[in-house]
Amino acid sequence: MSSADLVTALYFYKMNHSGDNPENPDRDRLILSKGHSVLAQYAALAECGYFPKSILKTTKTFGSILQGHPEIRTPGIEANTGSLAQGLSVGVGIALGGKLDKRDYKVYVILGDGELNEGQIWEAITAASVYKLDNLVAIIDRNKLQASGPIKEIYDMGDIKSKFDAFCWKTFEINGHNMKEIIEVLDSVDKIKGVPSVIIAQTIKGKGISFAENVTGFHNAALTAEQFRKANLDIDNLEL
Ligand SMILES: Cc1ncc(C[n+]2csc(CCOP(=O)(O)OP(=O)(O)O)c2C)c(N)n1
Repeated sequence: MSSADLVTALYFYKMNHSGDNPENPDRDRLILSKGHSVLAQYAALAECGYFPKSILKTTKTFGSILQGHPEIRTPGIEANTGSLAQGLSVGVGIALGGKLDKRDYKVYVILGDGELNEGQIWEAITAASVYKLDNLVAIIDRNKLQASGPIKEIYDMGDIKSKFDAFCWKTFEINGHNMKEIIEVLDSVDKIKGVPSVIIAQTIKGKGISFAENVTGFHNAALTAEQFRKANLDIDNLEL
């Protein structure tokens, strides 16, 4: 839920892509490094025609192409992720490949703020600036919680923006649930040359479901039938 608006803006506004031609070498790529949020991506990919909406119901069942974390056998998925920290490195590789092949696609990588704790992330951040990957955009889903509690109590890295500044990235900060802000910042990063960009998006875990917002327990929880009914009511009443 915290990434849903970001994913929506990417697939339905910003990215050059098509469900009819998922292998187009010039397509923009989205890598969901926080792969556990893949349900948001599956919903968007189905809506864009990468696979029939009817198979969404098979998600996380044996034999389905829609598993609990992204896998490249699923049309529209660019990288296997879920082991946190690896997605940005894959993004660096694909962005560097784009430069070498003289293609002008962009690579977007969505990261969790807890995920930034991982050392591999900082290797990728360094590599992206060394190779001047202005075709790479990291988007941080800054929901301030991770799997087992608040970031502040578990491993607080402090000011994320100043860290990316120090690694020579162009930094942006937005409200990750304000569609106007999301769209404007995605257009702004197109103008950045010579350095990678990062968008720090302030978000709310469980956004849109009143009883789940900012509740760690809903990081990975199946809703009861009653909670599901209430969640749908909340979503129907969301102000867009
Ligand atoms: C390498 C690795 N270690 C641990 C996990 C287990 N894990 C899954 S989600 C998660 C929390 C991630 O927090 P954050 O990046 O903030 O994601 P969000 O809160 O946005 O879901 C953890 C530790 C994992 N998937 N990969």
